[in-house]
Amino acid sequence: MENKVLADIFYEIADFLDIEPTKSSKFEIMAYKKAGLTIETLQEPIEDIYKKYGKKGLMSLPGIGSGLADKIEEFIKTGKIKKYNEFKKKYPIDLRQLTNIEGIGARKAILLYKKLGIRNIADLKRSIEQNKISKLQNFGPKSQDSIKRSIELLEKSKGRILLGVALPLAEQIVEQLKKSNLTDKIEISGSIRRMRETIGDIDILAVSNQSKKLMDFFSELNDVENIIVKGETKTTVWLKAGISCDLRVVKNKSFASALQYFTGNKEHNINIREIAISKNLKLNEYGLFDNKNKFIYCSNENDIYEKLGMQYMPPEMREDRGEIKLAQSHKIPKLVELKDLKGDLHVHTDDSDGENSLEEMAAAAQNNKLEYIAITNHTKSLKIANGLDEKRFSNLFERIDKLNQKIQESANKLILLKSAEVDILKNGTLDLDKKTLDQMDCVIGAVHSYFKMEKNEMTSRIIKAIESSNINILAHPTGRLINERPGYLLDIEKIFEACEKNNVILEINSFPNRLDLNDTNILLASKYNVMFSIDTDSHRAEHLKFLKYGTGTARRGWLAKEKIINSKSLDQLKQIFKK
Ligand code: DGT
Ligand code: CA
Ligand code: CA
Repeated sequence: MENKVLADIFYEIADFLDIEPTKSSKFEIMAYKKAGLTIETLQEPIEDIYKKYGKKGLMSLPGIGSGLADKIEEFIKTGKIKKYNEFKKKYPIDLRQLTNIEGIGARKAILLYKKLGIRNIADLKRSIEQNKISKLQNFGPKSQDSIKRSIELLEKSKGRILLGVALPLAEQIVEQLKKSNLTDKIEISGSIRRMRETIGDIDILAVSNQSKKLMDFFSELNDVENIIVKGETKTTVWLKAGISCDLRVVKNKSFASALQYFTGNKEHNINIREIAISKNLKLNEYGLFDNKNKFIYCSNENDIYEKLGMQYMPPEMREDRGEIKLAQSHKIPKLVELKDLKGDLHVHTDDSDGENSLEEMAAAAQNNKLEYIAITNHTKSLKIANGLDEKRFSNLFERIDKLNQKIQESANKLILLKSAEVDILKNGTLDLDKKTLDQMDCVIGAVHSYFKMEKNEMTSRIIKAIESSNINILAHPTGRLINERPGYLLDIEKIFEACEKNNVILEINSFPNRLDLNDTNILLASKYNVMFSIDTDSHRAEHLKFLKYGTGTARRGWLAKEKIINSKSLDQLKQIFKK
């Protein structure tokens, strides 16, 4: 039994309970959601826990009490949950699928079922085509449009997984292949090497003189669910994680050109190949050749690009967005690197919705060799994230002062900055009084509510916060969640313009499902004289590692270190924040 199957049932029960609030309490809904999350993120099958430790074992899991443990037991023993089946009988709809669409909650899904008989996305699409949603009470044309956009996004993203999932997986596979001692060289290529935000499949390139053995080893890895094609130069497998993985083996002398070729992207390659032709050369995955088809040895990618009369381009730039012209005129910037980052200006603790304490986050930051982190908890209007009011902030600041002192006495370099991720309210004002904001080292502002505003209204709302002179950083400026919801409607260039005028820094949020600003918006923002901050938005100690995804995104937006404020020392930073 898959944990995910049971978790989904729990989530769906929570949704059903939400439809009939009289029969249940808010508490029960929360309990099912929390249990769903616990089950979904378990590191072993819940069935095994039950087999080993019985009901007691289930109850030792976070958020699972006796009642919920009974439900899990019922499911393991009978394969179903009576309560769930009763709901399904009453509402025979695919609630999980429908509520996946931004703008459709459980109640609206039921409404759609009662009024138009909509049971799933296919039904919903038909009704949109027939313009039926726009005529429904509680929906209207605007809502029909936004539902249509969300469905398109959902379908477009099908099958692509987050870089934050694919990269660790690819690294782990490469690690195992290296340990086999069957490879002489091995690299991740494709969209992962370019740090694209979502990944269609994993591409690995290797040199091996025992390629048959290597392919056997690869296709027998524990991560593999089944083999799609198996050959001595290319093997494709389907991974249990729900993505396929290509392993290609090439000759040592072809490694550089193969790496260049399989890193892509395709459009970049086509352009490069044409430039080769214009120089009477031929470039393909096997190598670079002259007009008599004589092989020209290249020891690395740098060599190839140089022989074609251009500078080396970091993989993140290879998207055919003008980088080739830049390389031909030798103007490729020195891009920011992970090691340039000295701190993280967006970190939560369990004072709001983080999972670790102030002390734990500080310890984690030290382990990650950071020099400073800003403690940016949510503010009071964000009740579901346990946002802090002025009084709780004042208490938190005292604790930060004390901890800073303690850390200094221990001769460590880390400094904790007093900050907040202050909510930008519906009318553009900030969710904390001025006195509290003035006590902070820096303030980040963000939108967390009323996502559905008109474009102009949303733009003015955010600009008002930017002009308040009370925020330093605008967090996740577009609010999009990859594969989940599009950003709010926004005149983004007006935001960049306002940030330039008011010295407000744009965040590049590194959280794998955010990456906001994204690469294209960063390129757009670079037309303005603005700075960026690569932040993790950590809600747990391990999240501090996400900086690498934000860095990749910044590199895809061609940013140099000078443009990134958290590459600066704390003293320089304080000057910038003072303004
Ligand atoms: P993905 O997998 O959709 O996230 O994106 P990629 O870029 O990893 O694409 P993939 O896996 O289809 O192919 C890997 C690389 O191989 C791609 O970035 C460039 C190269 N490549 C694939 N097909 C072609 C092609 O038809 N022509 C050229 N020139 N290169 C190609
Ligand atoms: Ca790929
Ligand atoms: Ca591929």
